[in-house]
Amino acid sequence: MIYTVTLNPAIDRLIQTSGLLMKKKTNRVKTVEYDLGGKGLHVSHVLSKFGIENIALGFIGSENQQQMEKILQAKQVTHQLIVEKNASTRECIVLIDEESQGSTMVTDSGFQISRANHKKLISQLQRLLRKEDMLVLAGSLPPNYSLERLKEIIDVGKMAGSFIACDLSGDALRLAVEMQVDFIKPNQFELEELLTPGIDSIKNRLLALNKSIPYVAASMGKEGSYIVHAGEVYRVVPPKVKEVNDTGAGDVFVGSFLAQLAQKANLETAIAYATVCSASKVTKRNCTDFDLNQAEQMLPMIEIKKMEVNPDAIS
Ligand code: TA6
Repeated sequence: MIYTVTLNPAIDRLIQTSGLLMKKKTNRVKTVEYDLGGKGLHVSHVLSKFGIENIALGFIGSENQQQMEKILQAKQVTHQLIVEKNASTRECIVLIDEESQGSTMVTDSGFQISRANHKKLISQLQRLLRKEDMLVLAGSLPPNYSLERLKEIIDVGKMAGSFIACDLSGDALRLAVEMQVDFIKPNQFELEELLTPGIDSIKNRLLALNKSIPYVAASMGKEGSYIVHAGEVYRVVPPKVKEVNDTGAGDVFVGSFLAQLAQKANLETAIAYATVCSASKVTKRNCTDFDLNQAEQMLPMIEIKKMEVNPDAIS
């Protein structure tokens, strides 16, 4: 089973403006749509699209629970979310315009998780997680959710011997690295911050991380990605697509990659599917959709190159 954990869920409010979205101008709303938000929940949606059984864990606010439940149902997300009383699931605003110039996000910080509910999540994970399972931790931490709490969650996964995948950032990402989880997805800047200075290239940084983390996927936005596994570094160039809304593209990448690993596909297949599915996502208007057929047609358009590795370059 794959369990995704979204500590800070969201409802994405997708606002499309008429004409070009600009500062210092009254931008008129053309359409408004509500969509699933929160990185772990997005990953669950992707896994379900691949037909992979999964359960979304984490929290949901009681105040707008019905609205969120409706979205979860529409997106076929099976969940066992813990309800936080007197709290509202945050709304994250995603702005796009008619000219399709990419998206702009304005995210709310979310609700606080009570001690009791954190303990409930820990017990739930202790009860559910098995060695053969995958635990996916993705998205930001809710306000005042300490790193100690995050550590407790990762510890449960470690104790169970499950595969632990983390799409986290900042201090949370640093903790995941320290705790030697199985998969991380830093962006270019996070990759630079993660390692001791003195390692010159992206390739060598990835190889250094790969000594303790089996899979590292470094996203470079439109430039594609680098993946490192078992001492091999792959440079991936995605197909060129017309960008409409890139929100959620990283989540589709993670979900598709993990879906392929769960199906025991080889690494190059996992990389290829992650790349084309997230390229398909970027062409869609909302924050979650991607089209598997469209994605598969793009498979021949991507470039996956194994880079030359000089073991002496990494200390
Ligand atoms: O990656 C897209 C997304 O999950 C959006 O749906 C949005 O709600 C946002 O990210 C939340 O990101 P955060 O890092 O605050 O958890």
